[in-house]
Amino acid sequence: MPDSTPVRVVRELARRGYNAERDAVTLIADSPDPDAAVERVVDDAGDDALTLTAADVRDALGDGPRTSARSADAASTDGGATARAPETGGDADDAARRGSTREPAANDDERGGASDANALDTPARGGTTRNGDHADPMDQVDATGRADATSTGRDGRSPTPPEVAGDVTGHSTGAGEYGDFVTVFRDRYERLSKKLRGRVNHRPTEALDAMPDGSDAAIVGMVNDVRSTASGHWLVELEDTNGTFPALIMKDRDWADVVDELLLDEVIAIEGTLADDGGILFADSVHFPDVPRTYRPSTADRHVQAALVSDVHVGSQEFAGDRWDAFADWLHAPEADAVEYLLIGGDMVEGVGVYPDQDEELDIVDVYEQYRAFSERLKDVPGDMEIIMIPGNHDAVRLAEPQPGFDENLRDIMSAHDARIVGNPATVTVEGVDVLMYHGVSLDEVIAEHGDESVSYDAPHNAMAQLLKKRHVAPQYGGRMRVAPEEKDYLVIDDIPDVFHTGHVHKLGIGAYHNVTLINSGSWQEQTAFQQSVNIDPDVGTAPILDLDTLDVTVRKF
Ligand code: D5M
Ligand code: FE
Ligand code: ZN
Repeated sequence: MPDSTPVRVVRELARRGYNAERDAVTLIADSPDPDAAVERVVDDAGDDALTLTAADVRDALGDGPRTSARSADAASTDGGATARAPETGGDADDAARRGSTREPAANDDERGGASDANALDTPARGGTTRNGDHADPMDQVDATGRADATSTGRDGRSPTPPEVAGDVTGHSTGAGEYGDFVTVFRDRYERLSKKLRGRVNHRPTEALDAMPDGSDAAIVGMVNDVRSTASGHWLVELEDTNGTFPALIMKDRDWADVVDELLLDEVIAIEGTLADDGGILFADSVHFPDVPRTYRPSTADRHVQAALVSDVHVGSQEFAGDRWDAFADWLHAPEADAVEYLLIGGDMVEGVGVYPDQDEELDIVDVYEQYRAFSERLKDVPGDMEIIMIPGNHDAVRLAEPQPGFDENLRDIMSAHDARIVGNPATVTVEGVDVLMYHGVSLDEVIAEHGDESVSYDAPHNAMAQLLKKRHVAPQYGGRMRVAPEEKDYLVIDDIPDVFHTGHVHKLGIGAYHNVTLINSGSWQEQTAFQQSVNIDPDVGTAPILDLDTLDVTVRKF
């Protein structure tokens, strides 16, 4: 085999239906005759083996662990995998304990700290945008361009299985009846109003009428209606569990443009003064459930990275297979040694019947065949990486959110890589870092409704920040958003995540909001006819790489 032996080994194994750990690939590539070694290893592997381990290869080749010294020699530029020390169960246990013993945040507002990164950073390809810590993109190249002998690989540790929270999978109860909607909205109101009640002097709407004219008062409610008055002021009607009450936002207030941000059904508080003749509250301030500016995210306690991708769209004629190949090859390279996790934020496949005339652009027309093809793509990913995936609106699960994870049938099809399959949304804790994964359909709505240009397809992270501010991944019900009523509102962002990962809009967006890292991960689908018709120029083949120990982000382009 030529120079890029490890890459070829991966291909040859994948062609025979096997996925392999990076150590296994290295052992084969380093053997005197890699082609023959592939054959021997495959012959030796059981029919039900899916991922070949280094031990399988040693057994098949009758070799000792002769590559164990090679990680110190990672400077070799063969572009292939680097040998790593064998995994040990003890380390995994240690890491699992670390993951679960992170400081409990009884009241998330108490996790405050020093820095106040108010600004939403702008995306910078190839550079970090984390809190301004590394404002110069070149810092980042230095920080992560570690394809050299100093790379220590994984210190013999292995990815820790993530913990999952807030996932509807297996818990769906809603029958879609009227009463279920009442329940879910009540739950949303209770949980979000709790976050606001401590901050304002809240009065139930029914008590307001009885208060003396001119009193100071505050209402915590769901936005029921927003309309402009004849004189250009804004009337915002809030609803709580007792009724509704109107608040007037005067157009000449310097904060009046907060109205641009409001979405129907979100929970806010308005403080103000009751009018002399009662019946209306003159607003002095508006509060969102929000994330405190002083929020301090948790980080991993070792150098380890995660690749965050989404919108693979296998089965579409526009699926960028060559770019995916390049990405998968890179994951096998020494440079990607620390990349132990792959998070996929939905739209694994193109699906069928998602949008009108979509069938004209399908490369694979059967949705199960699409998942089989996707599963083949996963086999190119190093077998020892931990993969976590949620569904999106193109996937074969119910469209209404929260979406449960893939069913048994689809799991079987995708079993080659034993990925962790969870619902949309879900919070996964990797190495102590809470990552809120949400596909992102509501971003279309937030971008369409927001009155300010800063929230646009070119800056999807600014739309993500809006979701964090509202502490809900899909605040506005109806319109483009379909919501399945469950006994609780899984779409409320109860606990503040350390990282928020979305996709869907096919545009790269990296930023931070009150120290929460925001990553919208782009796509693996070239521009479709529809996107061309509405001037969406997608970011294709982009893989943001997140340092779990520093939360710095580097964007790789393939
Ligand atoms: O959506 C990718 C992006 O393109 C997302 O912002 C929605 C938008 N999109 C794509 N196709 C359509 C159609 N036919 N109608 C409306 N909006 C569309 P994705 O779900 O990944 O295809
Ligand atoms: Fe998509
Ligand atoms: Zn989508």
